[in-house]
Amino acid sequence: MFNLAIGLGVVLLLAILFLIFRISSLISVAKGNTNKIETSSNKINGAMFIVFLVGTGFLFFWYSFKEFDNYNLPVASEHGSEYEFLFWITMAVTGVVFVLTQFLLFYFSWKYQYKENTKALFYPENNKLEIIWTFVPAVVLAILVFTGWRVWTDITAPAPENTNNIEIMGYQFAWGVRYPGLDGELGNTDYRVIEATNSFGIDFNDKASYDDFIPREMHIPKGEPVTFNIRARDVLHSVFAPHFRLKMDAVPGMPTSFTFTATKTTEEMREELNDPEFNYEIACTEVCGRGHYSMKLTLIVDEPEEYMEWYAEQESFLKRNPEYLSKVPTELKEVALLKTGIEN
Ligand SMILES: [Cu+2]
Repeated sequence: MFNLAIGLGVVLLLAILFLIFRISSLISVAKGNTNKIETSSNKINGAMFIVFLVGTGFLFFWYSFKEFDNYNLPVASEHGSEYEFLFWITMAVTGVVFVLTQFLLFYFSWKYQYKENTKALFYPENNKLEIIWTFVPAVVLAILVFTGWRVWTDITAPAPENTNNIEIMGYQFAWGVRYPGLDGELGNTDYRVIEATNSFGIDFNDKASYDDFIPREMHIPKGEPVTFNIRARDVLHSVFAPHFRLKMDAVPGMPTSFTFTATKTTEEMREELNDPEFNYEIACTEVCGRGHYSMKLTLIVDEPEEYMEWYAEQESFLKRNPEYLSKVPTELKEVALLKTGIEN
């Protein structure tokens, strides 16, 4: 409501300014003074440039400081600090250039507005200037791109052998999570067998799938590599876990992955922030439809021992939904019963 009022106020103010401008030009036309129209419209436009510069400049700094804590969340992953370093270097370079160029753009528009009796300076070329403003940005950008490329290669390096594989599947409008069970191997999936219950399309021809489990809560261990194996069931989604400086698109038909190591448990973060309600979150950062905003998933980081305990307690999908045993090929039935711990 408050925002709407501000919006309306701004529109109204612009309308009033426009009307004043129109009336003053009409009066000048009526008086037969065309030269004056140009001068007065240039003056108004010039003044508006300064108003815009000061107004938006204020909003830019005000918002940046006010929301600083919200876009600079505490880091909770190993690669996060490397990422952070690069982010703030880039932010400093582009921030200084942004402020400087925007200031000059609007200030010059006001300063060099049309004035009677003033003649523009003819300044055809200056090779020295050309070289400087080509060379300096080229070097700065090359350094930024090279450092970025190095950090990115580091972050996306192949997952180590002992990584904890977890599957995350985006769909309209939630995240589904699947763990590989005690064999440590995620079973195959097949989109053709997706149903209301088997929403992941778990393929029961693959014995690795029998102990896979779909938990109610998502847990990961602290200090151990974790690989998110990411896919989408319908449209583009994007896995975003800001505290871990993690973002990776979920693309239908094209699996992606992201490997990282969490450095702080949920409990430790709660203490650090002095907020007993704190929870890590995964959000979707790809506008994927009407319910996009609701794609929120709580992620709990445990100490490795707690994680193992939780992991061992989970019941496999097959154990929870024994009717799917009928989809298991006859020759693999025994393996399935053994892996799921279902009594025959
Ligand atoms: Cu989404």
